[in-house]
Amino acid sequence: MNSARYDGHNGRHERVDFLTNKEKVSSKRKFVILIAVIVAFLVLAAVAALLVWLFVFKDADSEATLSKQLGPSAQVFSGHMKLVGVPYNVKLEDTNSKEFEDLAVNLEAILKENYKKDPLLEKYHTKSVISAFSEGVIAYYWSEFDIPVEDLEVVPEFSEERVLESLENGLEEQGSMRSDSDIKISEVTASFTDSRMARNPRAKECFYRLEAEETAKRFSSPGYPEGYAPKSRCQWQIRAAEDKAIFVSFPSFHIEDDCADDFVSIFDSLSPDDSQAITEKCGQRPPANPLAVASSGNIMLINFITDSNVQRPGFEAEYTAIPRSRVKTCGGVLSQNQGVFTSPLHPSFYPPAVHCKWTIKVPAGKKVRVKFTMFRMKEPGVDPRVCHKDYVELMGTKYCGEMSSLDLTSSNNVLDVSFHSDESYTDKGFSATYSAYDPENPCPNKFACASGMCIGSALHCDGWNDCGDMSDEMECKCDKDQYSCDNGMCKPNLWVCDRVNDCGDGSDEKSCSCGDNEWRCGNGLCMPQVVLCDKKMDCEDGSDEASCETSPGICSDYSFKCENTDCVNKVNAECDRINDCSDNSDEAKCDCGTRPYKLNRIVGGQNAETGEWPWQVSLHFQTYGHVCGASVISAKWLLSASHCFVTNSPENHVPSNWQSYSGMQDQYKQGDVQRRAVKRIISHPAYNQMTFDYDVALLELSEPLEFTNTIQPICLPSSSHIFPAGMSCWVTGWGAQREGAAKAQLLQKAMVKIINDTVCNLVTEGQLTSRMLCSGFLAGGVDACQGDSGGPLVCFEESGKWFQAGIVSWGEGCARRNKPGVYSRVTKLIDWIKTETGI
Ligand code: 4AZ
Repeated sequence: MNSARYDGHNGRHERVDFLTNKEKVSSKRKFVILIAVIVAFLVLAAVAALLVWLFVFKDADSEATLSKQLGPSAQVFSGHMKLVGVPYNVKLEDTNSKEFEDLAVNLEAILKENYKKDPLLEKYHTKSVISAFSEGVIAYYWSEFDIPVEDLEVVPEFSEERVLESLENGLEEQGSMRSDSDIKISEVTASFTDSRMARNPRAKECFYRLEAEETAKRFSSPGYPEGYAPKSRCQWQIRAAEDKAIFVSFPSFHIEDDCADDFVSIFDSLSPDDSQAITEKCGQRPPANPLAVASSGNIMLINFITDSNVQRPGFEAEYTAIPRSRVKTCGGVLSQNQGVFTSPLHPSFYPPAVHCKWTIKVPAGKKVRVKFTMFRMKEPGVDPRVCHKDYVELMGTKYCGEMSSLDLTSSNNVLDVSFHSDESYTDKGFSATYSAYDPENPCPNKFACASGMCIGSALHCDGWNDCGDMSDEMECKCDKDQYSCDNGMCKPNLWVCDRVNDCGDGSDEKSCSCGDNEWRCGNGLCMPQVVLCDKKMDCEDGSDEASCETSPGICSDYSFKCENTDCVNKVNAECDRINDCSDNSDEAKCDCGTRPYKLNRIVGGQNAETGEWPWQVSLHFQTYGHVCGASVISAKWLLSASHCFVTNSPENHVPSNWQSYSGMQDQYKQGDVQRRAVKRIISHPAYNQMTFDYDVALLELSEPLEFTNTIQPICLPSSSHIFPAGMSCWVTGWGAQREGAAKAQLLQKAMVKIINDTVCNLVTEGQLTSRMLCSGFLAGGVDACQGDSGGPLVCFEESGKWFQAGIVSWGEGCARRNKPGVYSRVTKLIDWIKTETGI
């Protein structure tokens, strides 16, 4: 080993060793080992740290995130208090007045004091606000309790009862201890309240005080009609003179569809107290179904809450003071032979807290028949079998909810009808007609149902429930061409095994099931089980191939064909909100088949509402007015029937002779109707004038349509779409309302059922081709008719969209027994439609 010495700066000696080559190699190895050990240690430490983080801190971290997501909870209660010993001063109505401020501050302090009696309420109480005063003297308040995230488990302990108890205890004490105080509270209410409605009028943000008078005045939501902003929290306090009530209607109402985000909430109070809510609404209302509400007293509170980012126009409201008698007086004696009576203010919402009684008195020896033509008394949380809130009572039975028809008869010549609405939640109410009848002959030349209703004699024992209570189908003797149901009813033999439960007890479909190793096709035929998913169409309706697993390689006539040529073997894969194709083409072009308007759902009657069938088109020919129907399938294309254009008169095929009207409901009203000239008519080249085969035509419009609330395209089905026998679909049009009658002025709608092909081919004596389908009722009574031709037959799918199954084509007469309507089958014509239009 060689060594050398040198003097260090600090005078101390340091040793430097010079290494030999061998020594150098061995030292390098040591160095590498050392580095490797350090690296290994670091890696192990990192892994350990990761594991610790994963198992210890990560959960804690996500809990923290979750807590952040949950956020603190604001529990708000609102209600009113009756003050004793405080003279009413009209200045108290002005939230900017000193009188308001002084009394409010005083009461807010009393509320705070009261919550101190309950440690839980005291701990979380953040503020109480007096929002208004009204005659009485009534003070309206809300109290807020903020519960931080870490204490969220106490939330369930906050109940209306607890808050009320604390306030009532305060009242008792106040009675004994603070008798010298000049404010005394004699009554108090407390209801759980959506914290978004707790507004402080003194903050003046989007808060308005309105005075209703006899002449109507208007107000609107902020930003109307351009659109409201998210996070709006607005409140309108409306008052009227003491002997008046307040009536508010909304000529325009279009806010977000989801009430959880955006809504208008109306109260029969000046506080957003749920026990005095009149209604809460969201969505869009067509002009034919405006929201219109009334108060029971001279105050009303309207809240407008928005949380969604979707911009909608908002609302415009009109408010008026109406005589209190108009909302409070109802009922009376009705002694004519027939007449009409309605719930107060019908068709507007009836006011809360009204009770009426009508006594219908007809001559002795006669009885009374009452028919409710409209009935809607729906309330959140009310079971219509119990009707513990608002109801109509007849002969000891309470009725509430929504009913399509209600026909009743009295047991003698006097019938009492009572109407009751409680303090919260009101609705459109009812409209009823009454008439006297002779119990000896209740239905001259007609059949008398058990309900007292009269129906045509031919409808007795025809297999159809015409009375609504089945009484016309009971105790019938079945003919030889009728099937005897287990429940004693008779149904046409043709209806057996047609997949529709015609008997009501399932007996007509019961013995149609196939053997253990068999598959029952959609048309009721049995096939060996092996035909299922064998990529061959064995059942006539393809049902054996329709529900097979999605398998891109397997394509049958009954598969949905994706744009990338993959196949999806699933029933009605298109526009069902599930991406089945790898290129998502099954969910492309699905902007169709929806109705923007919130519909009235006034049941009974077959007049369509504005916007109910936004794809319906009226085709006018020269000066003849409405001649045929059509449907909107895109902004530029309409779908109709060839037989409207290919006739013996060549003028029918001249586009300039036709005008199309979209968005129409009434043939005499042009409101939001869009008129378009027809640029081109394309009739199916295979249309057969003799057989009506391929009865389909396309109309190209001169100018595209602008889609609106009342004009929307219908979804077209793919060729594999299945509309099974028994499905309820709707046909619409301005066609004749009876065979041979004049065309309708108002758009009509009718629910019809898809009829099994075999049955339909039988009843049409073999005239059905595969381009046709039948829909209606073999019993007759409901059908399309002359003038409906070219119009759509549409069916609502579970996906929430309407699809066009058929085009009104032909039929033997209209609504005849065993002569259902025949429609062009869109699934068989869709390829041609797509090729011609490129849609
Ligand atoms: C027609 O003449 C017509 N019952 C349309 C439909 C039906 C009958 C006739 C079906 O336009």
